Amino acid sequence: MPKGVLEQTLVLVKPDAIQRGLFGAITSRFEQKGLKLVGVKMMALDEAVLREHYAHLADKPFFPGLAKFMQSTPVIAMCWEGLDVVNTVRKITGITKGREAEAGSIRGDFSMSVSCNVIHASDSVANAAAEVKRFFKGGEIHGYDKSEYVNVYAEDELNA
Ligand code: DAT
Ligand code: MG
Repeated sequence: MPKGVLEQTLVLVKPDAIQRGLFGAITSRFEQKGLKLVGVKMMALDEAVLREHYAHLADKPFFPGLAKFMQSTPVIAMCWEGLDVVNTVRKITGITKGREAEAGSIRGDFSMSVSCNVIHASDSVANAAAEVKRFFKGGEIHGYDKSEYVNVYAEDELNA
């Protein structure tokens, strides 16, 4: 069986979650899963970063509303690390439309809307790498030993 690849991924805690006081509950999900937090900051998003981040949606009629929503409060950007973490975090996040997202997922448990769906999560390894760079400067991503890793992964997974 493949041992897994150590990856980093980007999560944004969106304005609806900030307003509803869900930051702690959302962060707990990732912590409880055994993921390692390597970067976190609160930031206001400008039009330029939103155009880049949502470039795949720039032509959609809902883009202006999406940009306005994402600027309605600062967001909290987090970088999480772990084996195959990009895919794991997408699974924990759930599908875009909150009211149809699987129960147990973050969107499934905390949201009802397509646009107010509490978090963003990178959708591929390539996009995750670009998004972590977009939201964090080099010095804002931290390396450290996570002591609980010996109980999160088997030894052969850790040393792969
Ligand atoms: P995801 O966030 O699940 O990766 P996406 O990349 O297709 O979904 O879209 C990014 C965000 O844009 C999504 O979280 C909410 C918003 N959005 C997508 N489709 C929408 C729609 N039909 N109406 C309103 N907002 C939408
Ligand atoms: Mg997306």
